[in-house]
Amino acid sequence: MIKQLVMATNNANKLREAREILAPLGIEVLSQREAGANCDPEENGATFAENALIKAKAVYEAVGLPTIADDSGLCVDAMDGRPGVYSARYAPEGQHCAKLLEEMKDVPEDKRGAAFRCTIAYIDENGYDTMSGDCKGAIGYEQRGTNGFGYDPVFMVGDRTMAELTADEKNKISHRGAALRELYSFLKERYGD
Ligand code: ITT
Repeated sequence: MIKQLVMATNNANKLREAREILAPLGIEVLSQREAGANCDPEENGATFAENALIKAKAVYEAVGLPTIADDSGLCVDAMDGRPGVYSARYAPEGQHCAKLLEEMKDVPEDKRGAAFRCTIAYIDENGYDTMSGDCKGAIGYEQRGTNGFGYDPVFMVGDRTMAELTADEKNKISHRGAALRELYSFLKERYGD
């Protein structure tokens, strides 16, 4: 089994969550900076998988160690799946939740469904693959909670927002948790225990 991976991301929250999820499985996650890479490639793919591969390949080419990248976002039913792959670019820093609540203000309760989606790209000397995970929920009416990051304060799972869950609670149900557990199964299949 692989004991160490590099994560191709500039998002400290993604890195933290990947560490929380993979450390108990015996895999250490190095940041791209710790591995000696300083990449921020243009994410011009049309899908989460394409963008995840763009990021993973850039860092793998720089460091030559097993590398993962995460491309993720929020797909809102009433917005035809937007912002989707454009989730990071949907609004200026710090204004994503407020803009989404404004855009959703006239949408009735039963049409507020949404899903977080995450695709992880993995690459090493034997090639690359991608794994995905989903987390279904709904868009709330106000921002609540201070945990997590990004759209978590407006994403309802049951009667709490994702930002009101503890890190452990989030990681058990999150799109990222699901995709990283898929990755672990894939690595076990490829490399054994
Ligand atoms: P890297 O590309 O460097 O990894 P990024 O933050 O730009 O970092 P993405 O391009 O994948 O990452 O954009 C993801 C967007 O979706 C961004 O706006 C996040 O805030 C949001 N997002 C992803 N996962 C999330 C989560 O678990 N909770 C809340 N928001 C999330």
